Amino acid sequence: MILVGQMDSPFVRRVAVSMNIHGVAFERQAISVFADADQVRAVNPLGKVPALILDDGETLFDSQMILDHLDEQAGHARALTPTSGPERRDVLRCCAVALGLSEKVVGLNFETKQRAPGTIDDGVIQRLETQATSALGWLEARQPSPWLCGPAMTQADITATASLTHLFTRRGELFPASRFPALAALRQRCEALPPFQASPFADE
Ligand SMILES: N[C@@H](CCC(=O)N[C@@H](CS)C(=O)NCC(=O)O)C(=O)O
Repeated sequence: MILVGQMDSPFVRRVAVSMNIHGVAFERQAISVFADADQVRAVNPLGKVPALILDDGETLFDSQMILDHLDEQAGHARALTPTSGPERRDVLRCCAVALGLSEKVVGLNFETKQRAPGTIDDGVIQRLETQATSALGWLEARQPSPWLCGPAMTQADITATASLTHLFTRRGELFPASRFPALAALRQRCEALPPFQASPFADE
């Protein structure tokens, strides 16, 4: 299997860490959505990562679809997202907020680094920062103890950690540990685990 995308993407990283937890071996094709845009579009028509190329050549894209497939292969007992009921909805809700946070941080990077000089809109940046801070506040209020959803680590913790490390690295000023102590502790706890250390955040 080939995981397409770079480890500075929280969407790619949540998949890599999940594959490590499931014990699924994979190769990486660390191509850039900017520098290698043609190659990325050849794999995913949207030009986005991650994509997962299965051994028979079938390609999955969008991290949620890939994780769904991995959970299906792992089976009910080992799935990182519960397979039904309120427990499933709770994990998916946390993932939606964490993923939305990452979308806002990616948007902030785009608005500040990809815009032509003189076209940066402070109002857009402020809106993105407000949305990111609001998402952080919602996750912090869940007071992970030690996990976000229930007694065991789930996809909510993996996705939140991938998003928080991306935020910490790209826009650390939005994520002070003094304001979000429970999330800072969750991130540190997860990042110390072997499946996270095997696929660290990296500017490739
Ligand atoms: N919903 C998608 C989001 C993936 C995503 O936005 N990936 C970013 C990389 S961090 C990307 O490919 N951006 C390129 C673009 O949108 O042009 C998923 O969960 O896989």
